[in-house]
Amino acid sequence: MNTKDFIALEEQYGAHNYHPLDVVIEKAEGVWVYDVDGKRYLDCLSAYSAVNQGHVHPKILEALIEQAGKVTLTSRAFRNDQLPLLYKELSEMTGYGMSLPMNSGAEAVETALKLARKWAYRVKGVPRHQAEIIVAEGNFHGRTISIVTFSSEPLYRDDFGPFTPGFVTVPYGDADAIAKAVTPNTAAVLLEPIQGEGGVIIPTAGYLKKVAEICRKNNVLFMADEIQTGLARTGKLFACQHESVRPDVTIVGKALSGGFYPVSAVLADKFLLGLFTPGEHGSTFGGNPLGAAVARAALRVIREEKLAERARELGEYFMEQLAEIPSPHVKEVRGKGLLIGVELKPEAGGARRFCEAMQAKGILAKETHDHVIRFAPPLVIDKETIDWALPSIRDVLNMA
Ligand code: IF1
Repeated sequence: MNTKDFIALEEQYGAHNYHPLDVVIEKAEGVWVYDVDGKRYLDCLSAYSAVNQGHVHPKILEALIEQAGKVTLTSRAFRNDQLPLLYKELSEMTGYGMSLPMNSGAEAVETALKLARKWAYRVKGVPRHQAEIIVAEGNFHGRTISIVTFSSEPLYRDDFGPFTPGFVTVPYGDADAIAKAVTPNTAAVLLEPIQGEGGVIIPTAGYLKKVAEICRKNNVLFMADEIQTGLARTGKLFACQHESVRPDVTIVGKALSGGFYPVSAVLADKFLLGLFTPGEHGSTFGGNPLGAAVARAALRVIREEKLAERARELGEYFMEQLAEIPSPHVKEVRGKGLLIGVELKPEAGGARRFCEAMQAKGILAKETHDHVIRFAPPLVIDKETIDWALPSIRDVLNMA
């Protein structure tokens, strides 16, 4: 079967909830993916930063295979020998006293929302079921009905009401707007330190620090969604660390498993995660030994291969080179580490056609919000590969 055959099957039998590029990948290694017709592509999306460690990282693969042959799932009705070690290693690596493991990012975000509400009622004294959580316009935190409740993207929410009450939306990047939105019933503020899907939106320096200060002053939890920005992507373990901000709650996912298996987690100290009592929250696969073994290996690779330092150095280089490309279409090049967005002018006709042109030259990138091309290769990329890609990117950014 070739590309066309696979696409025909997908079109016939699969729900059309995505509009993917017409590339059918059958193999991947490091920064490269290979389609069914034998073509090689540089992956500049990293499955939305889930394969920061590179595709099929051998050390994570080894951990997966070894654990898969022992035990994969016990449920949390019993204990297993991998989860306690993941808990410890997550705590030592991130500085948070505890964690609660889930599977998808959205599940971890939902867990954080429940945690904030529980803390509001049990500790802060907010009247029951009146807790408010402040979120930002342009956010992306997942696809559950409660989460899309506070999405500002009509495509993600419009057909899925009725919605969940208790969320207040403010403009992203405006700390004063958060201060004004706080009420005695505010439980938490939930933010992405950089808005990925929002178009790689980087708030002005000091924003996160100001938000953290507003939260502290008003006895409100500061919760950071680092599912896409975390785990070395922006040049530090967490994007909040660029402003020396330590949120009360940090949410991780995606690269927590290096793209091998859905593993997410909520990180917080005991005064928060100690509030959950047995049976109140959980999931069938949350904390399973296979996911825990994979996550332990994925975290080890981030440490041992110094992926945060790589992202900082190579991200600076990649961004410099992109910014030097003369192009009639480019409005701005922005980013942090290897989370880079090239915003095109409205008259460029949208980023999709540029992504399709790059695909023809062996580079896979994804548009976000119509006008931004996101460049987020695996953090194991090297300078030579960036230099290999630049001439093709230059040609595409100068096409008619
Ligand atoms: C899709 C977007 C990116 C996330 C942040 C939570 C989640 C995500 C900051 C939920 C997930 C993915 C989901 C995927 C496409 C992709 C995405 F375009 F949707 F918005 F990356 F920007 N917080 N992002 O980025 O994690 O439940 O998916 O594990 O839904 O199309 P998840």
